[in-house]
Amino acid sequence: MDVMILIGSPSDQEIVKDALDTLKAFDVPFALEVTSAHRSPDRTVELVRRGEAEGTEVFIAVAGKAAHLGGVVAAHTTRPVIGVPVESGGLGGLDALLSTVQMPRGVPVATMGTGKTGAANAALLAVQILAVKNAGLRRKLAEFKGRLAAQVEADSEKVKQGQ
Ligand code: RP5
Repeated sequence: MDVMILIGSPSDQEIVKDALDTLKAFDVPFALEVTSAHRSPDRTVELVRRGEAEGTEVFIAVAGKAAHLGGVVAAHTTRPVIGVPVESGGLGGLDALLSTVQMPRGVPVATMGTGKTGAANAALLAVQILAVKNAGLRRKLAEFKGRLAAQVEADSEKVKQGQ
């Protein structure tokens, strides 16, 4: 699997729906596992080791509250780790954002925005990392960006017609 997505809890499942669809749309093989930096630390490390052995090139860690999943994964691999903070606590995701983004020097976690959009962007960033060595993915990404731009033009027309 090129990408391994780790979510901290089944309650994070909804957050990664669009991210999974994104990876499917680009035909990128991925694995999805539930594991927690705090509740199942040994399983987390085992999954990173297994992912590395099976050819995972990018890890995505999705977690809320005191979100240390990305950091723990990054501590155990030299592959790029993308972190997605989840808005699951009473602090609106700021807790998870700061826990994920404020890594000590030497152990980076590429931290996305919070929630579903952050997760979808994590999937896209993973595709972009894989695309560095994959011309087919670069072509698909260029087409994707073309569709985004065309959508903005179509939206602008609709807005103007509504005036
Ligand atoms: C984190 O705590 C999970 O990633 C989840 O976002 C949050 C709440 O988990 P549950 O208590 O719903 O399992 O570890």
